[in-house]
Amino acid sequence: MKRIVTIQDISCVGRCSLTVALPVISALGVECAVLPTAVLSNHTAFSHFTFRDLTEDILPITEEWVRQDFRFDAVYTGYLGSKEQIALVSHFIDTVREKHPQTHIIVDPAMADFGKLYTGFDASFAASMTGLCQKADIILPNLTEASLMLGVPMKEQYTEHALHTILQDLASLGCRCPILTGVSLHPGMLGAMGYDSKNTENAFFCYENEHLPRQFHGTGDIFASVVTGALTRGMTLKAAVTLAVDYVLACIRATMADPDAVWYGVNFESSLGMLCRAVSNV
Ligand code: PXL
Repeated sequence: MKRIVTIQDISCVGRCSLTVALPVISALGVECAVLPTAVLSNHTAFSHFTFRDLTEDILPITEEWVRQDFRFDAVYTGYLGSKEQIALVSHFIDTVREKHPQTHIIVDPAMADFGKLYTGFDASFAASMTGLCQKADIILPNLTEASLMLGVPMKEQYTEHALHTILQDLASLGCRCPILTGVSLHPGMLGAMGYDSKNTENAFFCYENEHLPRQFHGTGDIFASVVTGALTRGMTLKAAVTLAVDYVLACIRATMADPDAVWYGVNFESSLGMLCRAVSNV
């Protein structure tokens, strides 16, 4: 069985970061080790939260794993709480790559959405996160994060050409394959567009599905977890992105259909079977 390690916080209530990465990656039939960076009572979109910083544990865990020679097919990072944590995660990636150069590095620069940085982050944090993205094979920013990384203003609407330019500019920062989430090329449709800078024939790909008229927290984490798990399980990049778009749509649909739905995250649980089925023949 393939094994990945994901590095992000555990928000005890909130259906984001580790509480979605673990079930999603497990459903895709991939072992998911964790390096938790912080324990929060709930994610930071709530007006109050507690935050226990686990920065001090990152280096000892890294060193212990080197001693025991644990191997990972992929390292997947999500929300990180500070620039210091980004530096430690960057060191972790260097350490893993030194021993096992084939390990895939997937960075979700989870720091902003809906045009705004998350609570507690500033421009210098965004610059550090951009530095981490340079070490990745794949990055999965939304349009807010991509704009921050490139220092360009966000727009109401993007043409296909404008999206291609953003993807090429992200790749020129140093990562092989950026995947932009939350893109819309056709009215009523929403999806993701990727660019594989090493693929000279079919470098760009895009997949859209129905655009439901609601936005929810945690969908970026779900998207990145599906792409990471599906790719590690052996799907192509395009198939992994297609599955992630369809799964996030199913989660939003289930949330909208539930009269008891909470505001802080989507119902990803009801559709986990879709992920199991998608990899049953891989
Ligand atoms: O969904 C991204 C995320 C992850 N972890 C924490 C967050 C957020 C978004 O707000 O606050 C702690």
